[in-house]
Amino acid sequence: MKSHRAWIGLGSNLDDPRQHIEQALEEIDCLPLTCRLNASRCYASRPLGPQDQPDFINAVALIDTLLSPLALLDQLQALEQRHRRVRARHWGPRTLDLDLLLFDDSVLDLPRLSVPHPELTRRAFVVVPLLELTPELMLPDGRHLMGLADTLDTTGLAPLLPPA
Ligand code: ROI
Repeated sequence: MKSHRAWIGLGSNLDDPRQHIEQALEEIDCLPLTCRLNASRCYASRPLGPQDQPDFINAVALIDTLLSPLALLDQLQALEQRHRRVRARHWGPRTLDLDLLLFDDSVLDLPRLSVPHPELTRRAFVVVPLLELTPELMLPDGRHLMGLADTLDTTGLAPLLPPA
């Protein structure tokens, strides 16, 4: 069976967000047929969308997996549920958000899943940790991610020190 490389974006801004992210990184490593190859540092970021919510913690993980994109999505959504994710309002606060950002060089446009993640290149809190992990990263359309980073507003985005 062929293994795949996939990049997962993590975000949290409720109930000790850093703890949710650190725990989710460990849980991602334990998903079936999957191992985590690397993870970015955690970043504090100002909320995109409604401003009357706490700052987010964001990170990106790189995994190696034998799962298909949809099987991986199922696993990520189950993991979100275990963190009691509630979708109270659109673009509102959340305990854990897991986004499948990239899956090999795949381009997918399915009812449940679009890859690359449609907002990927517009979000500094995704692009910056992605580049920390994979500076040479090229998108399926052949664009270098590094070239896009300069256009993004990184105000309020700051790496956190590793946990003690
Ligand atoms: N804003 C930031 N900074 N980080 C996120 O992960 C994030 N996720 C979201 C919305 C509410 C759009 N804003 C965010 O889903």
